[in-house]
Amino acid sequence: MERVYIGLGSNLAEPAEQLREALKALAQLPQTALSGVSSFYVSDSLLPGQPRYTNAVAALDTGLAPLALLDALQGVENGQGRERLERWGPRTLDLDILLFGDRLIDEPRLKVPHYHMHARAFVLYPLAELAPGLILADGRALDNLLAACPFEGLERLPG
Ligand code: A4P
Ligand code: MG
Repeated sequence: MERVYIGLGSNLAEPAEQLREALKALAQLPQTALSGVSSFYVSDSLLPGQPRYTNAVAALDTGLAPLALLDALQGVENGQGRERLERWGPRTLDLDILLFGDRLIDEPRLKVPHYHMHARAFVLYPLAELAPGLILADGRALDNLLAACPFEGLERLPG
């Protein structure tokens, strides 16, 4: 089993409900246990003119290979009505593999660590709830990334 961190995001069709549905689906993936869930956080879209996003991070322990997990996550996205109309368009559900054990993956379909996670508050702060003091597979320290990434603009939802 390897520890994997998944970034969840939604900005359409009741985002918090989309995240709760996605977590149920993650808990049911084969060879996989859902081992932790962060708080939910709301923030403005990085792209102007889109609804605000709700984001969270989940910890999984999985025996699936990386591409098999990616396939499964894309199945969950599609099952929740994700339509890929435009890159970075609004979406009912986005599931990103942030970290996969201590692997560095550079394949056409899968880059790990996820390319933008190092500078995104809506990824780093929920990840820190689950894995304080984490050192990423590429050697970067989560604490240093947090120090360079202001919490400002994130709203942590209660409960
Ligand atoms: N792919 C490569 N590496 C990975 C990985 N580590 N995890 C490939 C998942 N997928 C990975 O993804 C496109 C392709 O990336 C996949 O087919 C897979 O083979 P996608 O989810 O279809 O495309 P996308 O999400 O539109 O693109 P991208 O680059 O993932 O967008 P982002 O970076 O997720 O940006 N603002 C706030 N506040 N919160 C957000 O969550 N998200 C975005 C979207 C913009 N602004 C946001 C947020
Ligand atoms: Mg994505």
